[in-house]
Amino acid sequence: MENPGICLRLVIAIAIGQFAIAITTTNAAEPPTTGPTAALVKIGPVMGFFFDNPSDSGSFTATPLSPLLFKQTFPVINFNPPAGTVSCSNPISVNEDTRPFTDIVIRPDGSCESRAVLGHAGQAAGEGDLNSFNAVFTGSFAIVKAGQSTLNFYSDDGWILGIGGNATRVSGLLTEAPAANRTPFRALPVIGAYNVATAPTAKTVVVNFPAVGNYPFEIDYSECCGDGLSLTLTANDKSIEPTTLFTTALLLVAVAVGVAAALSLGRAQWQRRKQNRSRRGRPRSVTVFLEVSCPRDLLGKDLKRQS
Ligand SMILES: [Ca+2]
Ligand SMILES: [Ca+2]
Repeated sequence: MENPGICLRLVIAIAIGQFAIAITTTNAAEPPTTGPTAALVKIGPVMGFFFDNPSDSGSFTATPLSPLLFKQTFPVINFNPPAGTVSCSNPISVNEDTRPFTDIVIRPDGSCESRAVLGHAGQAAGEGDLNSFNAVFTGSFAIVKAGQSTLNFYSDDGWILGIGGNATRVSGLLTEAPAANRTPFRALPVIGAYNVATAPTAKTVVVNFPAVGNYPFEIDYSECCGDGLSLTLTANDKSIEPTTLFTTALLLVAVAVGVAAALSLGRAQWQRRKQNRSRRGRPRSVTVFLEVSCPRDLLGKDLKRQS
């Protein structure tokens, strides 16, 4: 686009419009929340890496040097949820007392799909030689509205949560957290932990997400000792929905707004410097200060998809 000013104004206008629509729509669907502004959390594809748990430890013991048994991608972290915590239009035969380890995915029509963790050498996670195991789950939280969020864990047995991107821990347990306060695989700051053998139990961690954007996470999980088998994660006591193309577009717009604001501020500062030079009578130089290229990918592809 030839005129950068028009381009910037267009980006901002589209962004504000998109956010107004998104926030209005989302707020209409959200129940009132208490306390600080609740961040709206979605979750990107989750990659799961599975390891042996040779010492049958309730605490997570795998390291980057441990032999990887297999990996598998999941839409959400909702493994063996306790009865009554997931609203499915169809009956599901999975809970914290069943095996194998099975992700319960809520479809758009309200029915649920059970996805057993494939396992290793013909054995599913939670069965046979993999009766005990360790797993590392990595991915990103997509924050479409900044603020604090209560992350609700339900587990048997231990877990560690690390989040990057300047997310900070507000409150919650740090039971048997790693000594370095970093997750063992992605070295993310530890935000919460209940890294012990336990009966199926619910724990919460309150996290502050300072801005809209993607926040990488690592969740380390250990299943031991037989009995219960479960790992679920919700936010503000609601299921965390998988990210969509619309979520991705919103985050791109947020980045565009930030860039536009920074460029606008830089231009104002340059104009002030230019005025000061003129007052001092210094020779004026020809300077190309602002070379704005319209974010064609954003305007030409992602936002057009929304229209
Ligand atoms: Ca247990
Ligand atoms: Ca167990």
